[in-house]
Amino acid sequence: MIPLLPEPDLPSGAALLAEGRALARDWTLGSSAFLRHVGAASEYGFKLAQMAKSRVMQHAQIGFRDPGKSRRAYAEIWEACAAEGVTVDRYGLCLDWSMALPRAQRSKAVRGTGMILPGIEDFVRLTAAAPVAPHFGDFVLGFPAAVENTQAALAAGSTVIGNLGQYFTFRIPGHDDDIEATAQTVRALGLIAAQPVPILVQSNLDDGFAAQFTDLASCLGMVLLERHIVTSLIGPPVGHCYGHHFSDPLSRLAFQRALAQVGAAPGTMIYGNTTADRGRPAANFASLSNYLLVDAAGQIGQPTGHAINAVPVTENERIPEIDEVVEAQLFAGRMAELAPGWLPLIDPAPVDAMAARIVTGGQAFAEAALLGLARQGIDTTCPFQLLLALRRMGARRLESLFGAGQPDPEAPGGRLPVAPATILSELAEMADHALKGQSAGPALRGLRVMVATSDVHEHGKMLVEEILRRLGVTVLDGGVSTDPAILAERVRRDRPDAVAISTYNGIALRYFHALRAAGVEVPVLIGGRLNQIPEGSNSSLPVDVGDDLAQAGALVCRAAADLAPLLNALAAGAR
Ligand code: B12
Repeated sequence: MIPLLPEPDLPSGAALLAEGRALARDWTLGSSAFLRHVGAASEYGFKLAQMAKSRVMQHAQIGFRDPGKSRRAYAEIWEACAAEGVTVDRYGLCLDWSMALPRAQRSKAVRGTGMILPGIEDFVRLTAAAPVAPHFGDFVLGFPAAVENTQAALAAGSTVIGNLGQYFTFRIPGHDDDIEATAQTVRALGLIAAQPVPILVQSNLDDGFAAQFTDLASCLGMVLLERHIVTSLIGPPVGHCYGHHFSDPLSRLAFQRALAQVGAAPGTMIYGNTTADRGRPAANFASLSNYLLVDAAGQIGQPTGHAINAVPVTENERIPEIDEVVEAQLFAGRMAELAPGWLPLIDPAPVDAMAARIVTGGQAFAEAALLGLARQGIDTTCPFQLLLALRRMGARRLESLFGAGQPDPEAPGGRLPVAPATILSELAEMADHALKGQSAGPALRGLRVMVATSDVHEHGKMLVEEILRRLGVTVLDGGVSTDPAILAERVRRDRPDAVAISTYNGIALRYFHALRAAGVEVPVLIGGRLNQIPEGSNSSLPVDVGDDLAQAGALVCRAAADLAPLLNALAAGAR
């Protein structure tokens, strides 16, 4: 077996934590409009008080490229909702990809579509704009700039800092040094632990391994493992977020109950079930009600301190505008008012039965993982070693080795899940839909297509692979978050007939040009979110680059149903 941590001189977790703690002499929690407004010492304490009252809290996600627009959003969303009697308790602040790198390196970094806050004063000005709890959850912990961004978040009065989920799965193009990212993260955790009030360390499970696990018990297992690392080994409380991929109301509520049972509270927020948003706004309103109702009911019945998060119905098309965030929050406020009327209709038996399976399975996963890692020589009392070993193992290996279900070579996760995640069945349905009425020409049989993603979003890749397999095409794995130069190397090595890219981070055109520049000459099919913020622009919204891609020679795919006709045409052309 290849060792997980073969490097001879890895830093020690204890030394890194001590370095982080020492920084607290100069970096302590700054003033906060929110904490003054609610009269609390930290959001952790505030959440506990709201849980005691079974009050449903509300979370909104914001982060426009232009810091001025983000500040305006911070103030206007709160004001507009307050005027209608709805309280927005917290904002999740979406930093840009490039913010993951230290200030000195940021100008050369690949930019996504998120918010860029150049200096500490920009963090401070943002959170002072309204009495709403700031949650710096994206691109802080887990990246090379973890310490720098934690310092800025603390200075801006943020008492919830994350996102440990991203540590496990997100990649910054051109920055593959996982030792440095881990060391910075552990230092930042030391700084957090040394603060005078509890700072909740946030982890979005769906940003992490939950998007890849096939069993919800494995997701709960990660909650327990992260709590072991953050709270038992280091000290601060950890608060989890879940929800993007929890599409079925029963498992959504059962997971919330499972968190309550293992004392994983207060949590941060329950993310909107964004993967259910596929259609036009009118259809997305149905998804919005579907998850908000069950989330609000869960918090009223058995509070876990998670704020509910209404994702605007336009989010699958583009980054939502300020007034759309307001609309979504007002919708959520009304839903929380209506939820108590539904409580008597919820049959607790199936929810409790699934929650029990998730808890037992999650505990078994966490115990097996700690034991298994210790057997491989990992010091499970060292946060540095444990974090890095888990990251290097990855979701699929962790689940197949330590998952709670019975081993089954036919099952996608290598085991029969005790509480199945819904993403696989959703992708299978999407593949059925994409292939409806389509036929595979016989010429497709010999075709070899390499499939890759430019970033962490991998469902498009999984879907394309599923469709290709059903069409009888040979699938070659080009990887997830694959830099163009690396993909080009893989193309040279495996010589596919075509490459299929799924891309979402607002870099579609740049990525395609980089692929061509790196020498990829075979046809390139490209789908996902084909947009980009124009170079040099400080505007907030990305623009569609489909036409530019087509002009540059890419085969633009607006839907998975485009795949078969394009490949049939390629195969016909090759003959
Ligand atoms: C799930 C999701 C995630 C998951 C991804 C989990 C995973 N392992 O895959 C998580 C939570 C991790 C995530 C993270 C982020 N996300 Co996200 N995410 C989504 C979401 C909800 C769904 C995307 C998806 O997987 N859909 C499933 C696929 C199968 O369906 P589809 O997208 O409709 O694709 C169709 C076609 O396009 C086609 N297709 C797709 N690819 C290809 C390729 C080929 C070759 C072909 C033929 C067809 C094809 O197939 C589908 C059926 O027709 C979208 C919003 C939405 N509802 O669409 C945002 C979204 C893509 N995310 C977004 C952002 C900004 C992020 C983050 C940067 C947020 C942050 N600050 O942390 C990070 C990414 C960080 C990083 N390092 O890359 C933005 C992108 C913005 C933009 N470009 O304009 C979106 C649009 C949300 C938004 N409006 O803000 N995300």
